[in-house]
Amino acid sequence: MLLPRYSDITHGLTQRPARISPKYFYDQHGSQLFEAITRLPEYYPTRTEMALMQAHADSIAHAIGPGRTLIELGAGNCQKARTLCRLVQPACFVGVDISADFLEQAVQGLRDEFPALDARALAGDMTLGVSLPDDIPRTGRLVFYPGSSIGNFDPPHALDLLAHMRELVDDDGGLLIGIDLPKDVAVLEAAYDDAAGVTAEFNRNVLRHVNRLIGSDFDVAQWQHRAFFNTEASRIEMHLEAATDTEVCWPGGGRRFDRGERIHTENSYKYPLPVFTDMLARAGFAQAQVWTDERGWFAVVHARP
Ligand code: AVI
Repeated sequence: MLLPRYSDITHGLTQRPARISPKYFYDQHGSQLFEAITRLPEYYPTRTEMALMQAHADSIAHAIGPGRTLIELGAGNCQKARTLCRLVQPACFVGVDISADFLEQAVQGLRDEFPALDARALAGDMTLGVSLPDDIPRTGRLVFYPGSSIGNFDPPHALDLLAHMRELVDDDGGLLIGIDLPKDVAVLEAAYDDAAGVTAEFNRNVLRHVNRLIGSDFDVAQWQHRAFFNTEASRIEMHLEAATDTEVCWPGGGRRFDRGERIHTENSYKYPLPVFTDMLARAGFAQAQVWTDERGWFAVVHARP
């Protein structure tokens, strides 16, 4: 049976509690808001990962080696790819992202900076599996998945995704991945509920995007941002909470939300390093070289079969 487009969204909205996949954060405006988040004083992951890559540039470059084919999943603005390209001079770059226009602009920026680089933009939902064009070399691939985005998947799905990354590379390939580690709850919660309200706007923007995709009539101003650390599950949770009783309609459906009812929009898991390296091993990446910052907040891992 052919399901109607975006039936995952309408299905999620009618669940109790309701949910929307975090992949719908990233329309053009959402991608810009995420970029603004990465510059916030409270949001340490991007800055910490960048500093790590700069501090350990030589040993990362030595571990990876030159002339690779870089495949970046969720490439976004390609800022980290730019840093990595300077370090390891790849022959080919493939950026994969759900936000097509945003990605194309970013990949063009890479072509401008590295004229010898064969840089491609591949628009698509990496959560559904990546299939690369036939002319992308099979040997010497390095999958690049920075920013701790793996934390946005529930552990079984994260394991599937790591296994898919293993399928994308031959035995001479590898994976360079960023992992956000558990830390003080106050630091974590501030990172997902910043004083300037940018993360709140990022969270609410998902409703605007959903309105466009399924024709719903969410009144965005009536939804409040909630973010907290769930210690038991070792994850930040983000939700949108109805400020008043409200009725939401879309073609072919709708539902009522009572005041205080929530839509779960995101999890961001914080894996202890041994838990994560075990997951990598189960996905087929038996060897891992790890770089961490002095506070032990973030890790960059080079994993190989
Ligand atoms: C993309 N991802 C790794 C971000 C995170 O930290 O989980 C998404 C994000 N959500 C709120 N702030 C940032």
